Amino acid sequence: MKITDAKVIVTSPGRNFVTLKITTSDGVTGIGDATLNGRELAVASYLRDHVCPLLIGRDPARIEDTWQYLYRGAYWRRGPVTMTAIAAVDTALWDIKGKVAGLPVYQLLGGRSREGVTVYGHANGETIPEVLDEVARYVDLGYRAVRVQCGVPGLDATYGVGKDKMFYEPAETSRPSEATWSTERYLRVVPELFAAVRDRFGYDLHVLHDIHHRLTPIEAGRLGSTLEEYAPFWLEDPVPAELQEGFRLIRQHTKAPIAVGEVFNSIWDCEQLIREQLIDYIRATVVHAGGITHLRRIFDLAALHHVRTGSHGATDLSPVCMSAALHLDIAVPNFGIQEYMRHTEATDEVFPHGYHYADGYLHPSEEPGLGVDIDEKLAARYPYEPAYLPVNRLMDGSMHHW
Ligand code: KDG
Ligand code: MG
Repeated sequence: MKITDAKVIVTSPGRNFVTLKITTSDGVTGIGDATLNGRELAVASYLRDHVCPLLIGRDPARIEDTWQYLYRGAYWRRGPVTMTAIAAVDTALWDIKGKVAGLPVYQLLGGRSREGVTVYGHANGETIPEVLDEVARYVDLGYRAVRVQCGVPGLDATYGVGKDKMFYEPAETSRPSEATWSTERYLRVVPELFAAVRDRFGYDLHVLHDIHHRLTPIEAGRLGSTLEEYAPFWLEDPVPAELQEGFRLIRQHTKAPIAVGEVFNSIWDCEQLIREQLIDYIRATVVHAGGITHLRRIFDLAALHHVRTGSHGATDLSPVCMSAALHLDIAVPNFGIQEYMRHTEATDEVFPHGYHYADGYLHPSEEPGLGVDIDEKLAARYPYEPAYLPVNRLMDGSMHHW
């Protein structure tokens, strides 16, 4: 069997998605997510112009060899664009392998290690009472874990607080919108939020929070130690993670569990964090970290060092990525939790899928392969729309991390 076609599909059913579709000489097809929020067309071009021509004639069964060919063959390794493109190829080839074998992909990864994939949803609101109502909604839906984000008094917009409730879409204008930030105000409100959530819902619910890279290590240590009495499940992305050493300082000052990795592209971004046990959860994901093949390598390293998984699952990762993530989540021994932000109805229609939510868990599809498809006719009705993620400034106008 040979690869006879590889094409890139860009569609925007509510938000932009890039999908790679590979076809073989036997007529089997596989798809992979290639969406990089705010830089979608760079990956589309990387695939169309540089990768698709190389795939034609290759044996689709050689997943590892193809991964190494694209990784080593680029010479300039890593980076979000390259690794997202490689991820798309890798995911599509796993989809094909599953279909050829007549098995869901998780069976090829060693089979089930659990009955379902525990997920967390996003409860957010401008005010703390609004967040509490949202948490109640998730609890009623059976969720065991909820991420809480609230507005910071005095700031006009805060990360994680959007107009939509079951999904959150920060990329929405043709130029980056500008938010303002105050660490002092933020550090005052988060303990109030956690206290209110614990007061109303008790301690059985897992409560998560995303700092979205905005603090310094010592500020994160201070916040973590303040929140310890409220037993956070994790504090996510406390600081920008280019400097892995920074996490040592956080660890010295708090026992709050730390999660990081949604912007990581390879094992080299988290090798020290994992080896030195500076984090508790690794949040790298299929689409941005080199596909199923490479993410499994990261998860295996993590398993050796008491680090569990907690893959990114925001709306800007397509149902193809979510489907692939679930096959890994159900199989790996060190699974922790999976983020689950629901997609819009339009997105779900363009990407029909067999995974489903029930009682706090997501369940991967039992169909051969990944169990997700793309309706190309429908996809063509939603052309690409330029959209950027926001940028963030301090009150005096200095650029800050978003
Ligand atoms: O594209 C950026 C989003 O994926 C990110 O802001 C979402 O931080 C995020 C999360 O934890 O889901
Ligand atoms: Mg995050």
